[in-house]
Amino acid sequence: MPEDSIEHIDFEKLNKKAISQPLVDHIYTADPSAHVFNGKIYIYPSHDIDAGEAFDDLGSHFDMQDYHVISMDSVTSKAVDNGVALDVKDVAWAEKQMWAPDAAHKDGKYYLYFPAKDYDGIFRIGVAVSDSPIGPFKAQPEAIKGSFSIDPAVFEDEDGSYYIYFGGLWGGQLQRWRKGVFNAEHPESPTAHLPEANEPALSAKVAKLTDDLLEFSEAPKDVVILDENGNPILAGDNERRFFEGPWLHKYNGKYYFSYSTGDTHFICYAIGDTPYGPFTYKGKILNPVVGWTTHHSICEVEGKWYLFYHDSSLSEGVTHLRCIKVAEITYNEDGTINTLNPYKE
Ligand code: FUB
Repeated sequence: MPEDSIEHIDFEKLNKKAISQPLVDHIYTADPSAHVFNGKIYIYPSHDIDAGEAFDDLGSHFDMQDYHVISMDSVTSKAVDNGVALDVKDVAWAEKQMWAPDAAHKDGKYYLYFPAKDYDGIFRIGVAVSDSPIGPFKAQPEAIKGSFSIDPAVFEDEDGSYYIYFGGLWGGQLQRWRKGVFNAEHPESPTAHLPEANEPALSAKVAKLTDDLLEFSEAPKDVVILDENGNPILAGDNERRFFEGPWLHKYNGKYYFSYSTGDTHFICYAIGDTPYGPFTYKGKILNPVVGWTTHHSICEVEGKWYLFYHDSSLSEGVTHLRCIKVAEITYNEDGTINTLNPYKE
């Protein structure tokens, strides 16, 4: 929901109509990546703060500095804040803007994946390791080799392979990497370097991780989203094209790639037969929430499927002060997902 409509919102009424309430309200949180590790829910969110940066379309106002891991025994139990898990000051290569993270678990170790700007102002993706799902995490000295852009999401397939999905337009810089190197021209513009409206949209990226989960094992590939006729979704198709916040989950043997459409504020999904796609667009999972950004993860908990997402209701509409929430999603017989309205009519 765009910010200019916020001033007309009666937040008391809206919160009553909301399908879920903030999981924590003592800090602002966003971009929740949820996993069940050893029978318990762990949520890896961004930790929103007001650092005093002015709002712009590059997202400079999202100037987060650390991560807290939130844990829950069940989706209805109290969400516990486990304190600082990683601080930007402890990441040698990163200067600022600790944006949406994710985590993975393998052989008793936990891996936190996070984007941040390096000292050249370029978003890279880093990884930090811990013996505990709540951290503290120790960052690798360098960002993942060959990494760029934002919003990492790691998917563990049933054969034990791990894939990392990432990418985000505008302030997420994905459009600056179209030629394989960072294009620093027009640094002030969020939209320079984007394809024309009638060209294929830019894709999120996917790469299989190395066995130690610390590096890409291959050059990242495009996550192509096709329309119902098998044609790539176009850059001008703002209600369906990928913008940021990729996520991958598997349901009934199919791979579901879901993502935010950014400036049209939807969470959409597409279905494929392999972790690499291509994926065919199927519809919307979540209609717009209060706040500019929308970002999610999907996680199975005790046989039910849940959407972890955020809105800006706790701050009464401040774009960069968000709160994480959870709501159940349901599937139809044909594998499609029923669209959620975040606030009841
Ligand atoms: O939290 C900062 C950015 O806002 C994330 O990286 C995007 O996905 C959007 O939610």
